[in-house]
Amino acid sequence: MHMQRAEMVLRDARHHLDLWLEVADARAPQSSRLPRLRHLLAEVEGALVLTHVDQADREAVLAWQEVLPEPCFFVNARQTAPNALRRWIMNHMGRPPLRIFVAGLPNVGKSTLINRLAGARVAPVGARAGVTRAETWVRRGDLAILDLPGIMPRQPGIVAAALGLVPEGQYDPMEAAMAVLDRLPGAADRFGIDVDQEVSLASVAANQHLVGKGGSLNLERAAAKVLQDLRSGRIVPAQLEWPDGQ
Ligand SMILES: Nc1nc2c(ncn2[C@@H]2O[C@H](COP(=O)(O)OP(=O)(O)OP(=O)(O)O)[C@@H](O)[C@H]2O)c(=O)[nH]1
Ligand SMILES: [Mg+2]
Repeated sequence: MHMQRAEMVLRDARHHLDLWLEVADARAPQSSRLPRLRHLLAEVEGALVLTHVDQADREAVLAWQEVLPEPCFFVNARQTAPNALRRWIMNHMGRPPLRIFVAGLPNVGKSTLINRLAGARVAPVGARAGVTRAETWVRRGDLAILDLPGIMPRQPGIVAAALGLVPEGQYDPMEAAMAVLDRLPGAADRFGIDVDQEVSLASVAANQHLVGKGGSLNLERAAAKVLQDLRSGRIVPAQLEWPDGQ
């Protein structure tokens, strides 16, 4: 869903909402956010929830906590929703149901988080952008949660693309893989790139024996491998963004 359509849904929904959750990714708290969201929902209370804390760098999480707007919760959405988030939500309970709006980029973990909050697998989840196709209310106990398709920012960044938050075909995988190699020393290590070797897709292809017809290095397969290993959690911590100056 594009930002334009999301804005229409938000404008309609905001008068029927008690709370909103902006979901982003702890590995890239800047590129995975939708700052317009809080602007549009200024009169409703909300919180920022950063998923994938299990794949983020601990020190980066502490540093981000200092600079991100409050309230802000770091979670592994695949595990039980943390008590702090649950408590914060329940503290807003007036007359049930409490109506919560959950939005963010594609594939950040919105539906996974909703399933945790609902305590049941009510929203479909998948490891690619675009799993939730239409806005769907999930009703469970005292909570009514609106699961939304991912919202595409006007100009999605390459770091978000690297994490799989941008639908395939809308970014250059080689550029995304290079962004990973540039930002994560752990990735270069994983692909056997020595300190005296240039960090490039060519060195990944050479070390991983990814050769095409005629023996030339296959840079496309090298890029696909880097992105696949990042997204499947084989490169950890996978901290792609730190607060400014760190
Ligand atoms: N390791 C880890 N994986 C997570 C976490 N949150 C979500 N995931 C995984 O991320 C993938 C995407 O999760 P979804 O809940 O479908 O994401 P979504 O934001 O609803 O995606 P769309 O509906 O496509 O916009 C799934 O494979 C989840 O298992 C997390 O905190 N840690
Ligand atoms: Mg979803």
